Amino acid sequence: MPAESMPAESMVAESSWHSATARPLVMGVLNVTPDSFSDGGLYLDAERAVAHGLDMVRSGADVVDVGGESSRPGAEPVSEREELRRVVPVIEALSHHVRVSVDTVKRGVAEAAIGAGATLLNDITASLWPVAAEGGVGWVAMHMQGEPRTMQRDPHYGDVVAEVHQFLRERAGAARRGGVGEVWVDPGIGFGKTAAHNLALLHHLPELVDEGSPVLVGTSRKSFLGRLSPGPSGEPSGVEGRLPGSIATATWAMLAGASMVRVHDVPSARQAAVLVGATRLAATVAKDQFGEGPRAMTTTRGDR
Ligand code: HH2
Repeated sequence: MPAESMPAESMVAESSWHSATARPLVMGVLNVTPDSFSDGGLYLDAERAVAHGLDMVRSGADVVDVGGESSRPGAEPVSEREELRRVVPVIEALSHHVRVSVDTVKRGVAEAAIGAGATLLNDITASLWPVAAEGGVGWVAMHMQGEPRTMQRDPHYGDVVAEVHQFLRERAGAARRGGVGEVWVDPGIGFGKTAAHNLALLHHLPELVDEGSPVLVGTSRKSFLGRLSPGPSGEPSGVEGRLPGSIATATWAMLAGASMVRVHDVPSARQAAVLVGATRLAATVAKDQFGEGPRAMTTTRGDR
């Protein structure tokens, strides 16, 4: 295939200079719950959940994040037995096809998920690192103020950016000292935060990236997107109307240096991630593949 008509994705994938950090990764959300804020009830049945997970893999998800308990504001807790029933068969099936993370706050569920094939522990409480150390898997430390049932009632901080970054720095350090080899940090967009707090954390993301741990960011379909971009009637947009804001903020996060974005809409996020990676490497692509400067990347006639 002539280089200039090669899709950016192939250029990234086929080139020798490609590295794991060239393109940010995409984590697809799979909620096996009746009450998650955006996809609750859609994948409660294990067969449907696995089918959706495989769909996300075909669309380019690098990781599928399986959760059996909603953490939306006001959500009611689920028993460990019920959560295990929801997630374990789905993880067993998907882990043969893709890297699976488990989104849980329960030690027993985390351990069973690792036994079923999960290799990343997505921990919104940032406290389960000993389970990750014992299981030899990666760990995501997410920041949350309070707990899901009440966290959005009155979130307050002196300096949200400094406090969140310091919390993540401390937890990441403790996990590393405790033997976790792969530690991710996540500012926890929407977890005990106002729209202003979320925006401040996104704005200052490069400082979190500079701390050295790979950064994961999840803005997908969250309510602050709808409140900041109301429709013509002035009403905040609903979950289904938040795709543009989800991709805009995911792209912002990737450009700021996030190594992975957590999303419901994998195909759109994958395209954004590929383009961020290709654009970041444009000069290298041009030099290595075309033996020329970046101008060699310009489109050919008739190809916009
Ligand atoms: N957001 C949600 C759940 N888990 N984990 C990380 N690391 N970062 C996030 O931003 C994050 C998360 C909330 O989204 P969702 O899973 O779609 O909703 P629910 O909690 O209602 O199942």
